[in-house]
Amino acid sequence: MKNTLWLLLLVSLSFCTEKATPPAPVLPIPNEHQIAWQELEYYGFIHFNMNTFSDREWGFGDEKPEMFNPSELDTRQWARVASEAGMKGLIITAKHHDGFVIWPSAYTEHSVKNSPWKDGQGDLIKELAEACKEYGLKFGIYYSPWDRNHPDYGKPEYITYMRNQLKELLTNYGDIFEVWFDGANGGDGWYGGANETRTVDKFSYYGWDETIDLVRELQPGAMLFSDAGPDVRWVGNEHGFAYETTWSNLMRDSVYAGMPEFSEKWATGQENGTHWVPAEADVSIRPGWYYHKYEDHKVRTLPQLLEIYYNSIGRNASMLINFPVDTRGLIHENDVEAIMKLAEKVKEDFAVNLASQAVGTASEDRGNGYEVENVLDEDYETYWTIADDSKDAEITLEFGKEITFNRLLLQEYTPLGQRVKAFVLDKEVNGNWEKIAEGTTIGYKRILRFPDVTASTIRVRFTDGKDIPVISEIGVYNAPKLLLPPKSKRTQNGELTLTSPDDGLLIYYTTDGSEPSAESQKYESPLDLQQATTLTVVSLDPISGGKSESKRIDLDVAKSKWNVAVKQAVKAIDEDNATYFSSEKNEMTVDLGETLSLKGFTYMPMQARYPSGFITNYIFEASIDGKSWKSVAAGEFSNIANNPIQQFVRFEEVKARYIRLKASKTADGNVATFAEVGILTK
Ligand code: FUL
Ligand code: CA
Repeated sequence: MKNTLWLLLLVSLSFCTEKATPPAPVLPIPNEHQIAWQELEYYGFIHFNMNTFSDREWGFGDEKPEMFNPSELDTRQWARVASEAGMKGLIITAKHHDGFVIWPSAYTEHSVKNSPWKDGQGDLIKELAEACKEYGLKFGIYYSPWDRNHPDYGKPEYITYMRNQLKELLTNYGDIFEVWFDGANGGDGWYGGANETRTVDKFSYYGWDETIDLVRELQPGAMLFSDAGPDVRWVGNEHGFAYETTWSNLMRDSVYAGMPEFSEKWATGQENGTHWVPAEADVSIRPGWYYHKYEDHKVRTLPQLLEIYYNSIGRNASMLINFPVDTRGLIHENDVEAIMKLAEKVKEDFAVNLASQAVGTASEDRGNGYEVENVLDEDYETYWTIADDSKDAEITLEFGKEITFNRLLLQEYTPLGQRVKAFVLDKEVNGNWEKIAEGTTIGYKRILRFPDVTASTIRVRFTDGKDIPVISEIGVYNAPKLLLPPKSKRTQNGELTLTSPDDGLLIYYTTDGSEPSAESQKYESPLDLQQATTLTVVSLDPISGGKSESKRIDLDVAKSKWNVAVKQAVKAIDEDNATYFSSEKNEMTVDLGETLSLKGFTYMPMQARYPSGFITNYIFEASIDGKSWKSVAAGEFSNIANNPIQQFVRFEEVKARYIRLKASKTADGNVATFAEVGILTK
């Protein structure tokens, strides 16, 4: 009897030190390559090839290799900037829709080998692969399936060509961490001189299964990116924002690259998605993907970049920020400055994890090896979880003193699947709990932002999930305030209002392009600005003396004298990008109220969540008397469907009192819509 007791005691003791059984995975789960990839979180895109020199977003395919001629190309500068900015890799446009390739491919003459750059001896893929290696970055390639140059595009022969080129890229340049297949494809193009429209069946034409096998064989560790994965999916927009609810699970068999309803129906992922295909949020640091001098002052500001950070990495997606490398072959100074500011601010925001100073208690834990300490050890591999049949899942953090904070970071242990569907953050106030913030999905990483909270005890409740929560980390941070430049809004009458982003800030401005200071003009009330003016504005904190970055506001002649024949068309001249005019006749005419010298026009496409009628091909006409019209410009708004930003068209100066913008084609074939039409007189 005595012996049996001893034995029992011994058995239970050894049982205590043994790790409890881990929870069973909730399918789907990531594979080892996807797990390694998700830890990268942040990497860069380089858009640099023919479009850089033709100053376009989408080349037609008839460009000449002679045009490709960077004067100071330095891939080491790109790699240095990327690594200093905290990026873990770089992906370059090896071939874009225009078909020009930046390595000496044996399969085409439309290549750097026929360009003046290095007398045709250069290999940009090789140079970048080497620079990445030197700076400890991973290297990836973007390859456009659509090829507006190739004569065989649309035929089976082209698929052989595409695979031959992929073989070159995937065998000659070392490890590739991501292969990026663009979803945009099919349409008009040069096609070896045929100059026609070629549509392909995006589902079957590319023989994706075989192409995927080829990549797997040559680069087993590479992530394959497309709208449909198979390894990483597009986030469904080009502003770099994932969703409040973002699943890594995707109904993968229901999607294919380039499908029209992808963004609306599939991009968020699905709770019951069948495969693990996490989201990657891609965005350019400027409005366009390619370099255009006219966007030098449109580089995204720190607040915009921070917004991207929190809406991508903070919402279970990786962040892919693009540099449109300039015609010199360098990342432009403005872009470097912007990305470094982001890197600094992110470091500041997450400098101190207050949670690591807290004592954690959990409603319960699963046993040995799954205790609450695991969420506070800054080790992703260790996690807290509860018994399979338990519903009670909360963690309390006691700081022992009052702390102030405004960020909550959560990470699920994704090798066991994405589970959480709802969670709540509370603070303790005199023995009662008050809700601070809440969220839905977590996934690899979720960050909530909220106004400053002061508390000494908080708790996180996991209120709904596909199964018990499995949590790797909880972080609590106090991100410093951001001094933002003022926001501006102009009315149709030319009245400009500047608003301060925070209480107690003062606004100063200049009109000569110089940097504003406390000695400049102080903004007190709305400004009446009828003429074309450029303002530079800044916010100042009178207490700390802190100053925001400055912002340039380009204003053309006010629209106060403008008139439209069709009543609803006022929506397109009301200086409000949120309102728009839908034209059955696919055009709109404006009486400027006076004769002006025009040097160009602008078109703002509809900005709604699910817009329609983007003009892709336009004709712009001008008239002195409103009777006899003359066409002054015609062309294409490239990539407008994926990146619906304001379009600028410049032309030879022309005098006009009446203008007319006509759509000869819209992206979806619906009637043309106009959020705003403007003129350029400067
Ligand atoms: C899009 C392309 O059409 C753009 O030009 C750019 O390359 C972007 C990353 O993907 O689909
Ligand atoms: Ca941990």
